[in-house]
Amino acid sequence: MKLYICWGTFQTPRPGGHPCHNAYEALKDAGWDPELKKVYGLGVLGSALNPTRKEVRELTGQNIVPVLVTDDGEVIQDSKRIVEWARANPASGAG
Ligand SMILES: N[C@@H](CCC(=O)N[C@@H](CS)C(=O)NCC(=O)O)C(=O)O
Repeated sequence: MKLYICWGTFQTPRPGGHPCHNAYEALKDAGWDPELKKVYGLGVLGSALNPTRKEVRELTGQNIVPVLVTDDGEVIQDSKRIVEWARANPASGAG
């Protein structure tokens, strides 16, 4: 399982919290231990200025993270959808 994130899983004062943090915490709470793939960059600068987000674009056609790739190869983009998935799919033996 891979979780593509921006610069880290730290929390931020942004309303609703830092999306990468929220996604990571939900996966951990569900018993998962995703491999973290930091992609850095700044999506708004566009693809040309975001070479480090190439894998994210290949997976989703866009630059925004977080993006989850499950062990079954399912690609889930958007922190809210990742949190939903984690709650609906606890790791075996979790919780
Ligand atoms: N609604 C999205 C927002 C995600 C978001 O803002 N991601 C940031 C990183 S935390 C990002 O990639 N922003 C684009 C950028 O770097 O400009 C979600 O909740 O996943």
